[in-house]
Amino acid sequence: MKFMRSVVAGTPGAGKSTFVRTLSDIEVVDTDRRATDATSLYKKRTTVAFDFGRLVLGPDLELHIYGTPGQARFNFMWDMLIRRAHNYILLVAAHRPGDFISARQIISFMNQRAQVPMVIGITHTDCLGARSQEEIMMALGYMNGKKRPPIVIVDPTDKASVVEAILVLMSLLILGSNVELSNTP
Ligand SMILES: Nc1nc2c(ncn2[C@@H]2O[C@H](COP(=O)(O)OP(=O)(O)OP(=O)(O)O)[C@@H](O)[C@H]2O)c(=O)[nH]1
Ligand SMILES: [Mg+2]
Repeated sequence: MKFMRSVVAGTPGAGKSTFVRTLSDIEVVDTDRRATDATSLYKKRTTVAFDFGRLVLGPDLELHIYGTPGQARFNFMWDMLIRRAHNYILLVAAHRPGDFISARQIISFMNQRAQVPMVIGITHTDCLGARSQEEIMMALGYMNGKKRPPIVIVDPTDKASVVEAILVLMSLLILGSNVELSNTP
């Protein structure tokens, strides 16, 4: 049996916990608690440790998926999770341009700790004020189209959309990466 460990990172409220819940075929273990700081202005509950879900991909392959907390004060969890990850998806809420700088900082944090394939997932494209894909990529520091990671538009509430995002992530492992999947969970 092989295990693929994927991390869902991103800014507060981008849809990480929802993504894990939608994808998982077991009941998700979450650590959402009542938000008490700035996050509480737009969200009642926030992840304080991580979400864990699982998806059986075949007789010999299981996906273990970990959602990070969005708030940077929990970045010790980002560190623990990314060091064990085979790849990650970074979710960015298209309608919160004020968070794009934090998303850029998360990418830099992750890249300093793990050289693993990543995909950018743009969420909340249905919301008022959603910015274009191009504007978001520029804000994340990807000026040159050629050096950009793959981008997917994701609706974390929709199973087909979440599966598509994971397939893009998995295809990076198949295409030329030297990341080895794990024999233990
Ligand atoms: N309209 C819309 N709502 C979304 C989308 N993605 C997520 N949501 C909603 O956004 C809210 C926040 O989602 P969560 O999954 O809790 O976000 P999170 O990234 O885990 O948040 P933190 O743990 O606080 O960082 C939920 O009510 C989701 O249903 C989207 O693409 N469109
Ligand atoms: Mg969460």
